[in-house]
Amino acid sequence: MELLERLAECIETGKADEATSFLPEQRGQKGASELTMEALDLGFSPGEILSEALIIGMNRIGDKFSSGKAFIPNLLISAKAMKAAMIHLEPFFKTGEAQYKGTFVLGTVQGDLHDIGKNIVKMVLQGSGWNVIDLGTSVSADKFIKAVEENDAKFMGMSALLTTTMLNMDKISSELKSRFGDLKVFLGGAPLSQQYCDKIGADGYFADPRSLVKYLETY
Ligand code: B12
Repeated sequence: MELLERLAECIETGKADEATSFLPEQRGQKGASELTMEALDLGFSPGEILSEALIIGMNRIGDKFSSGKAFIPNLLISAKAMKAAMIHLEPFFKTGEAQYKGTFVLGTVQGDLHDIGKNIVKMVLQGSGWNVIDLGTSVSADKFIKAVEENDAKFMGMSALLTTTMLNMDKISSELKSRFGDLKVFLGGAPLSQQYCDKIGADGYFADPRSLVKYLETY
């Protein structure tokens, strides 16, 4: 089987490394960690590994969860496998630039614990020369306000993966924009859209971190 497909399968089945296995046929086989290193050694780019293996595996387990064929423990082990793979990609996204392009405050909105996508956004922004203040998950408006103030940030991004928690972006965005007139607020995450972004008066929705970075170059 092709390497990236094997890697996607490891994410889907939650096989983080050689030592972990939930399926008997996977015993003793390489997991997400080893296969990611192998893919890098073979010359696959970190971006390719992310979009053509890791995210595909995550989407598959998400679809199974939607149709009742997978459960919370499956999501958890897939997330663990994803993190085991991402550890190897992180150094490639780190920038060697001495001077930052600016400071970007980032967090997953209140009530939401999904952080895999947010962590990818962080890596890509850092790799493009941004100083990222990562507030973690379930971040309240007050926490965003404190971070923007303390770091004199002109840009911030919120992530949400639930249709319920994305609604918290409205209050957080309004509060921040009324306090900091020149702050640009960006949104991302699977349930978001430009339409919702316009509705709450935020400054832009981006489906992936690369398009956000491209947009930021215009400032
Ligand atoms: C892994 C996972 C979990 C893990 C999260 C682990 C972790 N540390 O993140 C755990 C098990 C904890 C979990 C819990 C739950 N989950 Co969940 N989860 C997922 C799953 C399978 C993958 C999410 C993921 O990591 N995707 C991969 C990343 C790379 O993609 P991404 O987050 O979309 O990010 C990309 C872009 O969107 C964008 N992006 C993201 N954020 C931002 C921000 C900015 C500023 C920008 C520019 C871009 C950007 O860039 C990223 C890279 O390209 C999804 C299914 C899916 N296909 O998404 C369900 C899913 C999101 N979960 C779901 C649900 C229902 C839940 C629970 C409510 C389940 C429950 N009953 O308890 C809980 C909620 C917990 C909480 N309060 O947050 C539903 C949401 C349904 C809905 N419409 O709201 C989904 C869609 C599954 C499904 N199909 O039903 N989950």
